[in-house]
Amino acid sequence: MNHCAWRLNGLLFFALATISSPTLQSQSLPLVNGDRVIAHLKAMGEIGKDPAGGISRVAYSEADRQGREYVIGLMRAAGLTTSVDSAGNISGRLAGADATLPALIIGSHVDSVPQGGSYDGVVGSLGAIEVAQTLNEGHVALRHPLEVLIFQNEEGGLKGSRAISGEMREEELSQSTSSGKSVREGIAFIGGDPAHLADARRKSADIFAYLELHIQQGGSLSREKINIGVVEGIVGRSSWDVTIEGKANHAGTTPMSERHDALLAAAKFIEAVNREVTSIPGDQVGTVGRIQAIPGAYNVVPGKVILGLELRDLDDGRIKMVFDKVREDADQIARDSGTKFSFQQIGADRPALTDPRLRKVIADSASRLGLTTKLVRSGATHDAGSMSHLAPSGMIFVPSVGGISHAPEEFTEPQDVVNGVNVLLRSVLQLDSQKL
Ligand code: HGY
Ligand code: MN
Ligand code: MN
Repeated sequence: MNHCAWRLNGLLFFALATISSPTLQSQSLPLVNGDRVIAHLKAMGEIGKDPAGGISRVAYSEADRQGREYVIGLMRAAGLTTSVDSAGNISGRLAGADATLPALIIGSHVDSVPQGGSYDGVVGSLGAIEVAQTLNEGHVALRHPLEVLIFQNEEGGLKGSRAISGEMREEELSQSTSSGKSVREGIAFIGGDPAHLADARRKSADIFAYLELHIQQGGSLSREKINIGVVEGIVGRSSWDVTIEGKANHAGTTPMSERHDALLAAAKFIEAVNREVTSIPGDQVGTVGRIQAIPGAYNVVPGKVILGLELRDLDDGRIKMVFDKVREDADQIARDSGTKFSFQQIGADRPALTDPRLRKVIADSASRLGLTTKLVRSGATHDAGSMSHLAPSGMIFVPSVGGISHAPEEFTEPQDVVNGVNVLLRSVLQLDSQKL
């Protein structure tokens, strides 16, 4: 969409935006610069490009470091005062008219999954910076301090936002990550101080509200041609490393009846997970997304397998129920195959409901912009989930074409990106004038 169209869009936005609370009527509301945020999105899409396809800006990698450097530069150009906390989260602050008030925080993440897309986390991060820059350039002074937070290692289990909410456990620092570094090494690599992780913790009293713009990563908004998703709740997620120990042996001389094949046991386990998750009504999901067979040679019966299991649902109790069934199945497979199963919990993100007051602000902001809205649930986890344990939190979704995400084909129309950023801007202005 060319510049004059954004301006026309802007006039519409300006005209509509003055139909609002008294606090806002007197202010000439700025318009986000759509060209600028789309240009930043394109530039970010060049950082971490993977020759095998997609974007691999995995947390704590050199590409992640470059991406973080890029957004810190944008924050400074937007007039934000930047810093990195002990957990490695990037903060950009804009003073408010009343420094005694708690901060209104907006943000997301810029790390990606391996061979992921260009929009997951980035739309909300660059959108937050654009909102701050637009306010700063328009000399629109908020009452509350505005803080843009870009959380570290969202894809590896919400590490940055869970450090802020106080949920991250010391033992997680020893976990290995896709970058090859431990979480501890990774946090140091991106400029944090893992020996003082607790310093990153925030108090509820310091946060007025948290808002996150994000792509839906599901297909309902795109399919139903709805402009904006107002997120009702974010699923909880539990993840485990499952180790299956059998007996390595010669693939040629070991009769089939004498094998304790760890990979065959793993295959039966994976099928059992799918069967248990789909055997009860509801929207729960279960995935085995990674597997390692040891020693991994053609001519050796696998003696050991490590696989990654995750279960998600809006109801913690349902996650536990499915897990208990999966464990029973594992015990039966172990007995039948002479193997041994062990489970190590890697992550446990609680389900999180957004704040109804923020849902109303988002819905009002969108409809005053002439945009259609729908209340949706998030099957993806988000930093807003961690932040909702600290302060009233809300999420704004924009459509993902075909519902594709965590893949190179991930795509959101530029107009939808700019709509989302305008709704974020409008919601920030609306929230700032309210008492929660
Ligand atoms: O995996 C997720 O749900 C999110 O994209 N990190
Ligand atoms: Mn994300
Ligand atoms: Mn993601």
